[in-house]
Amino acid sequence: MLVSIAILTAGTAVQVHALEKRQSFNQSLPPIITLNGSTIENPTAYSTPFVLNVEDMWDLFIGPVDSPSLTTTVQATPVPSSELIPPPPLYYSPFPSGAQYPTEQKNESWSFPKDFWWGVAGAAWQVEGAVKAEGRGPSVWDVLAHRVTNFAYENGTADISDNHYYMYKQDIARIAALGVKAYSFSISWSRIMPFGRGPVNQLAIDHYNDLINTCLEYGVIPMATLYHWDTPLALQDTYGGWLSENIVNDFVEYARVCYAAFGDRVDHWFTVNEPSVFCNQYPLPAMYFKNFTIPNIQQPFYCGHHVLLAHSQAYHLGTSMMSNSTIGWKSNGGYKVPLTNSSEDAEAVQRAWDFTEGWWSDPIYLTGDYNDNVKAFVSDFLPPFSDQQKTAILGSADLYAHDAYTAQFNYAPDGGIAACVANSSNPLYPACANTTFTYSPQDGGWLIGPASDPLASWLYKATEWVPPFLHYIKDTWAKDLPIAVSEFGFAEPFERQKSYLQDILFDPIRSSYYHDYMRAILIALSEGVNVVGCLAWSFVDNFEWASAYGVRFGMQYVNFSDPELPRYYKASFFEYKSAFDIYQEK
Ligand code: PNW
Repeated sequence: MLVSIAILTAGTAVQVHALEKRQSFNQSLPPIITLNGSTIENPTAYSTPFVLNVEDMWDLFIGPVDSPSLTTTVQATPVPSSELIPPPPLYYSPFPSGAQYPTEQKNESWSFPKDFWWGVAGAAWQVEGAVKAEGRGPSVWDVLAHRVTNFAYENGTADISDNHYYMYKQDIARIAALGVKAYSFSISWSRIMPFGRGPVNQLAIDHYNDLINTCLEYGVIPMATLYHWDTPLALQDTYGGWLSENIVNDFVEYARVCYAAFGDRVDHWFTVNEPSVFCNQYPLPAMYFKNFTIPNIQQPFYCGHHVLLAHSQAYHLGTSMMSNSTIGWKSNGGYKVPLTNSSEDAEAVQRAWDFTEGWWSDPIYLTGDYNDNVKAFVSDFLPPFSDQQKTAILGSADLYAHDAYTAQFNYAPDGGIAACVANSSNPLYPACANTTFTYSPQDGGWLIGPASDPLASWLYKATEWVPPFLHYIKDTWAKDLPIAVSEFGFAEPFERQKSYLQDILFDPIRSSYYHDYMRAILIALSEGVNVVGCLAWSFVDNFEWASAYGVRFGMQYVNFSDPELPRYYKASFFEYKSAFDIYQEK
């Protein structure tokens, strides 16, 4: 007992001594925090006195990052004509292009309208690289890739990725050389505002200005997405990112800055990309971000709520600031087919729509508020929307933009839907719809279509479902509004394992995906669905989120082992292009 008192006394003495020393050393340092003159006992009451600049945030929260070998903007060089020769045909009849391929006749009742915009898409964090360049602040994804072991495949990072930040001129020249009409990119919020709010980074404005001007120079329509999952880290750690209503004003202010800077040349805007993916990213891994105590299962729905408020306000602000704009958001999800003809499976399909597309589409296109199934869950913890909020949400999109990659079967959970809805510990709760990609045993048990890469286990080539999918979107939500397929694409299985260049460039399943997808859109158009454009994902291989460089979605191969990151067209890019060569009205 005596011994321990002696130690305590000695310890206190040391502390006092250090305090005196520090105070005499620099009077301007903040005072040591005390509560009523004594030390604080509750550890969570301590807070840091220091202020961080952007560089400090990288050092403290991310650590060292890799730099590309090219760190100045690369000028475009003309694409040699030898690179523009299409590959030989696959086993199916290709789109007819004259005497060379007499096997398939052009269907004269099909066409893409003259102003149909066909294009390619990418997203800032997946393609830009140069993560620390010119004042960019970190995003949550920089933490996930750098700090959370095995979060991304082989612990890959997007530090360099395609170095599109410096290579965009060449990238735009390469897509223009194939006649691509539109390039859909996302703007990095933490480049424009390194902390998500507050100071605006002029170097980032200059960058996107030049990217947009380069598109226009090449006759490519620029289309901008404001938010593609890269939440500024400072906002996540200040108030929990999309978990907090604070994000609404910050997002709208960021949108205002972008509209003001780029709205004179960009007419096509998407506010947010795929909320059903990024909201379901919550809860973020514990102990890498500031902790906010919202029950895990509720977190996606807080996020979704703030998405609706942020999107709708950003929509109305955009329409007031820009006269020629088309503003929407990007929905996602596969077409949902009942596994059997039972009424329970039909109900499961409806619940799957309600908790994916319908979570946002019902409020935005139908009622201003959640559908009954979502409402039954969220009304226990989310505040109801005010009449004013509902009015702002309803009608806050000029088109229905859907990332329509695939299709799936839905069926009732084991034990039935009612039992699941009553049991919050059921892993399928609250949607309570099960998903599979194989037909039922009675229907032969086959896959719904050829599988993509095992690291994209949600994606199958199920293009025959695209016409009914587009009809469903029209009948359910879009009604008279135009529809765009704002992303679609395919990960050729095991492409990362190939090493022979010509083998990598010959991507037969992806090619047939684009071929059949284009036919499907032509069919839907001929049946009266007003599809106004489509954007293939993606113009280059890139950082595929948790699958990092393990999965390849590019219609161009990028040799990531070569510091110059050369690009090469794959066969599928020619397949995609040929649909428009033949079927687009001139
Ligand atoms: C989209 N799903 O993500 C994203 O917008 C892109 O950033 C991404 O690279 C691309 O598709 C390919 O994955 C999705 O599970 C991720 O249905 C998952 C799903 C759909 C789209």
